[in-house]
Amino acid sequence: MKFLEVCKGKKFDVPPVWLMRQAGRYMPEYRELRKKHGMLELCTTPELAKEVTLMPIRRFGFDAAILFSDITIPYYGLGVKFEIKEGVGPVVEDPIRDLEDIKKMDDFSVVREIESVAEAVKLLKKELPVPLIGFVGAPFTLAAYLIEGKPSRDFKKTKAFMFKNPEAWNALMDKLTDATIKYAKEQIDSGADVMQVFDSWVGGLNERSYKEYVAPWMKRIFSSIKELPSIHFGTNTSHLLHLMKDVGADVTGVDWRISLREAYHRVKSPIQGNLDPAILFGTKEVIEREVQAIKEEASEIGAHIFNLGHGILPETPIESVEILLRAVRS
Ligand code: 1CP
Repeated sequence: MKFLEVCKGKKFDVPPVWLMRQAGRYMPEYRELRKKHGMLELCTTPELAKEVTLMPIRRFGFDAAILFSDITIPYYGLGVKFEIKEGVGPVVEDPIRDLEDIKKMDDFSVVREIESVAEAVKLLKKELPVPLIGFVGAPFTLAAYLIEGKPSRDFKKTKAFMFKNPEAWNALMDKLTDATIKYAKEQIDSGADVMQVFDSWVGGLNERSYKEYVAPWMKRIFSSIKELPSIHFGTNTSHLLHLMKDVGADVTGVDWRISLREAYHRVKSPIQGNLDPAILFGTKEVIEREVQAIKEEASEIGAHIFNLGHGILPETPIESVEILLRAVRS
């Protein structure tokens, strides 16, 4: 299928297209289901996770499905208590402060919630007409929620922890890397076709910090999931793209802050992206013009998967997604 071929470096005039967070709150059928079920309940009930994953495929016919889940799910396997707070995001009950707290965490095991994700993947594989993208959060981004205790914009506590306690940081990254690989394997063994690794917040680091505090663990992850194509995504990463490329994914996801041309120059391998999600609040003419601009840039570079530069925003009009799809495929 086209999507899988692009992951391996083949170029098409009309790129395959899917959108990050394509199953979610901008869809009325999702909001309807969410009235009856909590977010984490949706993620850990195989039938429901399957239904939500299928919603955008049925409505729009994207070229790939992404498993409906959340990057926090492996916390269950580590015995970390957390919730997803309405209008906030992941909130951790006892944020990590030191090495003792890390030692108190369980080693990752396949608990019921993890099994239910594997089961959702198996159910999906029986019904899906397109490839299924499994996903995991990268250790830095997972560590950020564990240390901050909640979403953050500057990651002050995370960086302080990293720079002050290198021994504890290494122990935490080891633990989260082990969990990430085992959790990815559950999805792979159940039939996922592609693995996307979200390091959403790593762009807050500079090159030296990325090399020292993140890259070694990312290499371990990508070398452990070689059995299927991988996509590596982060935001605000223009200055890190060449280093991210080196840790071993097949495709690099880029946000909208950099042109595809420049991003390609830095990675020289398949690229996913990168329409600004806010463009979907614009007029039909603006959406068409911006999609066309990305297609023109893509025509000058190697393999390309059309996507947004970050998740679709909850207030996005359904019609905008239809306009985007028609423009990409025309
Ligand atoms: O009530 C709700 O519906 C909660 C909103 C929500 C949703 C729909 C959350 C809480 N997670 C999700 C699903 C989700 N999470 C998906 C769905 C699959 C799809 O793409 O269709 C995916 C891929 C994720 C992954 C995820 N969760 C990331 C990485 C992707 C990204 O956007 O950068 C991150 C950083 C999270 C944490 C998280 N979970 C939820 C929220 C609101 C957040 C972000 C909080 C923050 O700003 O730090």
